[in-house]
Amino acid sequence: MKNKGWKKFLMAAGCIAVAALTAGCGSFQHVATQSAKETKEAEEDLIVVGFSQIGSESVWRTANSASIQRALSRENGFFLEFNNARQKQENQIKAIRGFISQRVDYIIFSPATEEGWETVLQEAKDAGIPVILVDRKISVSDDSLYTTWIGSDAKAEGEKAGIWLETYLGKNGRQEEDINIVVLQGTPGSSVQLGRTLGFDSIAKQHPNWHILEEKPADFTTAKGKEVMEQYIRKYQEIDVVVSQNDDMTFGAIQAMEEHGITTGVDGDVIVISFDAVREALEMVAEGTINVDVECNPEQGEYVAEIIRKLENKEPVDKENVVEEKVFTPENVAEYIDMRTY
Ligand code: GZL
Repeated sequence: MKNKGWKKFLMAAGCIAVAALTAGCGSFQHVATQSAKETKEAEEDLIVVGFSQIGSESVWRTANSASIQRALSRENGFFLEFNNARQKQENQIKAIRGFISQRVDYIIFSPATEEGWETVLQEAKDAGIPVILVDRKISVSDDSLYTTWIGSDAKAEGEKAGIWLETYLGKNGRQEEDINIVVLQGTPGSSVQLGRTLGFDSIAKQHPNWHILEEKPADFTTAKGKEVMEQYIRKYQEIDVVVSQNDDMTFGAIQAMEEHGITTGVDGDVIVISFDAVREALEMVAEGTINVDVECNPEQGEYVAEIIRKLENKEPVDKENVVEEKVFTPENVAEYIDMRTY
């Protein structure tokens, strides 16, 4: 493996340097004061991976972090340095610089937004450290700045939502009806917000009778989802469909509608389309308060571990690795809900 005498020293010195560099930005597990422990980890010849996670804004994100921490465990031959960037790109950039100064073997990160990564990824490339993107994508002119990406096809998720709505309206004899739609968007400029919006809009524009009244960011959180939905309720008399780009925002939106006496779902006033498909939301699909939930699979840890093993063996890896995903409705959710681990 890669750990040499100089690396053990660097692991100890680097961890202390990282703590100084990144003090106050995000939170490191395996804090740097445990340099003796980290040196010991390095001596065991573990593959050292630095992971900059966006934050802990949603149930999905927590599941994604857990999946990667499970897969990149010491038992599996890894030493994982985990940093929570608390939704801030600057915290991710600081953490990545910290990983570079520690001379980790690999850097993985889920980019909060698409833009603004060239400089720090060039530094990682100059340091000879492979970068693996998980979950969200970045927009760079030189794609050699990262080795590979593992995640979901957000545009396809948006299209699935639009196609479901087409089918649902047709089955209910509403294909010619004027349909008023409001959208709760995820983090502005994130590849997932851009993709889900592009995908759904590509279907919506085929239906002149579909009217997207407004699309506003609600940051993937329940609190913000409720706040923005209350604004929509006050502003629009007639809302037929809510498209919410993750379950956490959906929970807030449904709370807001219930507080205003508006029912949702299969027999409700408002059709609710959600994304992620976490267990709590699938239970609401089963009871009919959410009409459809488009899965976004956070279980990416095994994919990451497999790719790192291939890279360790100098085997080729695909530039893009799309995870499997389903669409859950009241008709099919019962056969999957008990398998949901998050
Ligand atoms: C999707 C992921 C999104 C989820 C949200 O790939 O980036 O971020 O849909 C999460 O729940 O906050």
